[in-house]
Amino acid sequence: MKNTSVSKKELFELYHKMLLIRRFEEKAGQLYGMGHIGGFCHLYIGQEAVVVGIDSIKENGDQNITSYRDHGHMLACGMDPKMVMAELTGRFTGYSKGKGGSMHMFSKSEGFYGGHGIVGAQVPIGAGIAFANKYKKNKRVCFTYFGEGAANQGQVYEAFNMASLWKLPVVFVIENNQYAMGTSMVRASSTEEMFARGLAFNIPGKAVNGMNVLDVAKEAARAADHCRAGKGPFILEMKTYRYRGHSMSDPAKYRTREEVQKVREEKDPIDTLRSILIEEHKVSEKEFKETDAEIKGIVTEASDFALNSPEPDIKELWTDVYAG
Ligand SMILES: Cc1ncc(C[n+]2csc(CCOP(=O)(O)OP(=O)(O)O)c2C)c(N)n1
Ligand SMILES: [Mg+2]
Repeated sequence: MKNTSVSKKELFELYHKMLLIRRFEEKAGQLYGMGHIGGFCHLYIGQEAVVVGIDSIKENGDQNITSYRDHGHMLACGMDPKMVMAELTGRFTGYSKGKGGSMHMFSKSEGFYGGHGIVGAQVPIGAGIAFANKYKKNKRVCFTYFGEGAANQGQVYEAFNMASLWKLPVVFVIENNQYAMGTSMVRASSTEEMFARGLAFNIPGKAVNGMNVLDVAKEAARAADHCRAGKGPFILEMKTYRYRGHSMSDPAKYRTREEVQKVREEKDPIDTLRSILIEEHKVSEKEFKETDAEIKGIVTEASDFALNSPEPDIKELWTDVYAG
């Protein structure tokens, strides 16, 4: 989907994916509250347009890698919601046999390289994947996502330097949701212009309205073209917002309810696309209801599959420990 003139069918696919992520995350939040999910769990609600827009312009074989806020990235690239939910609930049928949980899932076949709990750690790994792409001359691009908080980590700049020096095909996607745990960006960053963070390394960057899936797709396509043309990395700062707490345990004292409510009412990425579908393509209430029902079915099926799956056997403690 590279054109600005996007068909109704393509728009509906974007809508479907964003809504799937939202409903999946809501269900994950519920299952967490009921004690079916343990440990860390970071929901992606509010940020759906970023990963769905980028995924829509990806070419076969392109990779993506991200932080612990990763469920949306997995669903967007085509991983099976049943296996993702099974992993969240610690079941043997999950992507990591129930031993990885929310932050540690991978799918080589879908080009998803995790799921990383150490803030910023995925950035040099993403540059490394891009290095392999260049070495193999395969024209693939690695989309490397990280938060605006992670953008203050030292290893990010080591990766920027090498990526630019060797003209690696990597799009660095900074998901600027304005908060790093309980710290707002303005309190933690010397500059608010995240897209300009690569200037010292000669990496061009652009700020994008990350709440509008079409803007995201358009700019992501340009950035990917830049990489595929052999011009090296590109930075996209996606201006977005997370509605839920940082993780499931978040006192939420660092911002007001009104602030969150205002974004939900005025900028919600799903509502924005819904309005476009109604205004430009005359999509009816019936069509939206059918989509809602279809997605509800997928999410219910995923949670039933997960909860009816066995936990890993105790002997699994000794498998998958070393790669060799
Ligand atoms: C090296 C390291 N330091 C600190 C933490 C604790 N920590 C987890 S998430 C986080 C905030 C990161 O915020 P941001 O990069 O903006 O991503 P977001 O959670 O907003 O998606 C911190 C400090 C960690 N996991 N790893
Ligand atoms: Mg953040």
